[in-house]
Amino acid sequence: MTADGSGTGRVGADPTSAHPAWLPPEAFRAIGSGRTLVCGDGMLVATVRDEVARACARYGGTVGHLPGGAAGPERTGDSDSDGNSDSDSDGRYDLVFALGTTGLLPAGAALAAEVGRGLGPDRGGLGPEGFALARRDGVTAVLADQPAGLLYGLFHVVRLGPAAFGADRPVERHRPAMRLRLVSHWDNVDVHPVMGQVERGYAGGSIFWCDGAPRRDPDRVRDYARLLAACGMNAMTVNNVNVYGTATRLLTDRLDDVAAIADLVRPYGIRVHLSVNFAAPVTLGELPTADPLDGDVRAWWTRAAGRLYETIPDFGGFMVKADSEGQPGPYRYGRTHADGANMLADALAPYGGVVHWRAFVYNHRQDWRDRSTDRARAAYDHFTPLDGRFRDNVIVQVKHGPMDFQTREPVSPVLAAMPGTRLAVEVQATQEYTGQQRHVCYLGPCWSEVLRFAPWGPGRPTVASVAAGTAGDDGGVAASGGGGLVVVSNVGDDHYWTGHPLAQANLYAVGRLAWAPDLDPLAVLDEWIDLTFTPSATADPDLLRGTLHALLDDSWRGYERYTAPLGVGFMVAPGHHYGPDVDGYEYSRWGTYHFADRDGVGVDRTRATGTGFTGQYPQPWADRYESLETCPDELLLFFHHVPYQHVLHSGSTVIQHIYDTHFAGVEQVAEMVRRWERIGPAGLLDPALHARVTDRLAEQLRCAEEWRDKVNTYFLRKSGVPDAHGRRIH
Ligand code: GCV
Repeated sequence: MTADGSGTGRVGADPTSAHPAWLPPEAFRAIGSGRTLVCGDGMLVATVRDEVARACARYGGTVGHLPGGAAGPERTGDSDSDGNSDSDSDGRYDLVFALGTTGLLPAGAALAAEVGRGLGPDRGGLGPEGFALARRDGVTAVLADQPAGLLYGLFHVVRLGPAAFGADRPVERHRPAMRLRLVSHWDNVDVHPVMGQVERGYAGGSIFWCDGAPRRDPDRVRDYARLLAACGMNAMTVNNVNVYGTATRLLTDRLDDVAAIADLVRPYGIRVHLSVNFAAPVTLGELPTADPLDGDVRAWWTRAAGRLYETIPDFGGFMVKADSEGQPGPYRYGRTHADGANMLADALAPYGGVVHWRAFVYNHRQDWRDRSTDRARAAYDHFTPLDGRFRDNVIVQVKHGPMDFQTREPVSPVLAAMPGTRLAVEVQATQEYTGQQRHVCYLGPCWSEVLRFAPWGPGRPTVASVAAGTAGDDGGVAASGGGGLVVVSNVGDDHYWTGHPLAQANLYAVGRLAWAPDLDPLAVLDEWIDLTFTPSATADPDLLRGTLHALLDDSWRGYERYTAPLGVGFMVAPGHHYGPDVDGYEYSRWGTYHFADRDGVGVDRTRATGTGFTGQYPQPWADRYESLETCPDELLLFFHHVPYQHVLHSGSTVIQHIYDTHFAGVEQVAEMVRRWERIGPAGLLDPALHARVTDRLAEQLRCAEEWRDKVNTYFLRKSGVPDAHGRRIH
């Protein structure tokens, strides 16, 4: 998107620039039409001013600026935007952004001063990114202690739209639940022979790298940072966790490439982190070992960190995939993950950097004949013995489920088992296993379930509070600040950012949920619809909003219906992971089996007769998952091997459930196609966007039918049990 933006996505979108996503100019109409005063100094305050000025240039409002400590407001903006000369001549403002002390505010900003006083000496605990907002007597005031708070306050006002300038609003305080809200890019610097430029990327190339070199598309990167800030994210890694080739050198002689990205995203409060190769001292040819207890190795990392902070003073830290899927790690030297992570943490500590150390460690060379090894157990078995042994600036990053971002998994028990460690939850926006951005699959409800899950039972702390560091005795050390939320990016250089235009909703939702995990994911979706498509500015707001909700609201569960049943997972085609292959991983080395035979299906993970995985959960879940009577239907086959005629809580048998859901899932997609077709002629959307979604829906329907037919046929042939409704199964 250029500074000017490219419209709401309706007629006239500029095909050469990126889609504005949730920040079309229309979303700034309310701000841009009024009189705004921005008080304070610094880079992020300047960003707020620039954003408002840009909106004013478009919609005729004005923006004044009161630098910290200066005597009075100075008019800014070009002559057009200030064309309405009466707008602030009475000294009144519609909107005031004020930072820190408020004693010097002009009369028109009295509300801001009052809110500031009302917040009290600790200012209501706004923290480094929080803000307070109030509206009275025609003035909306946004106050923050630090510039980042004003930036988030600005985007809050954008979300509110006209409502920010309507009825009075009592003082509201907003601060993020999670301190660290990081987007992890699996972008390769060199093109990987199998994985390409972006590993598991479904939206074109990387916005950062192209064929071993930086892409140097500053507008794109800046726009991206802006979108991230607007949904609440504050950090990102710029390269894949599988680090090889040129990417290893981002730490050393290619550091300037990282610094260039950091410069572009800094004005939006985004800090850059780097994925590093644990064996970098060896792979770069500088040392014979990467042993984390070796003095030379430690000195090497200390020097690397020093160089990094000299070049990028606000550098965030390292992300490490160690001893995982072939990546090097401390095991090679007989050391623990704590040894490895702490070495890097020590190098970063003087500068305030953190290490995101991934817990995705398992045996990826398993023998399928060996029924005793259970991949689901691995992260817990490797990491929980190390609880309390990681430095304060180490964050152990845990995938939300024990396997690998399947459509349905239980929450990882590691998240409830390391109270002495900062833990981050990792989720995947890139739709590796959820339709690869060819299928509509809104993941907000899935992530919301994860974040709201209470591992110690109802009324006790949630996963969100573990990640936020506020779980207390049960789940974490409050003082540590938790580890936050990490999301694997779904973004590429595609015009719509995410390939499927509706997949933008996932990136938006993850930021909002990291900021406020209690938000209703469907309300978040509604926000996204409002911002992205501004239904109120169209001829038929209800049709537009209704259609988008009809496609997206239940799309995750819809995807679940026509793919792997009842939490069993991994029925995707091996390698690329798109489309069905029921036995594709059944006899492989990856530890991902469903064990279907003529009598039944599912993995026995009970303590009584199976792998004992249920024992990794605290009560009440250890027993609830253990027992067939209490195990939730949707996870039945994750925890139990049952006969096809086993009766679910729903009253259906397992086999009939498989048939029914697969027919229903396809019917759901067919209805989505119909709804989308119907909206086409109404002219409520950019035709190009409509056409892109139409194409993808056609593929989703084709693929859903393939899933239905392969899964149903497979289980009919295995079980010999016919469909109770006599539908066609091949
Ligand atoms: C980046 C899964 C994916 C891999 C990915 C890995 C990980 O296994 O298929 O592509 O590697 O997860 O999270 O590290």
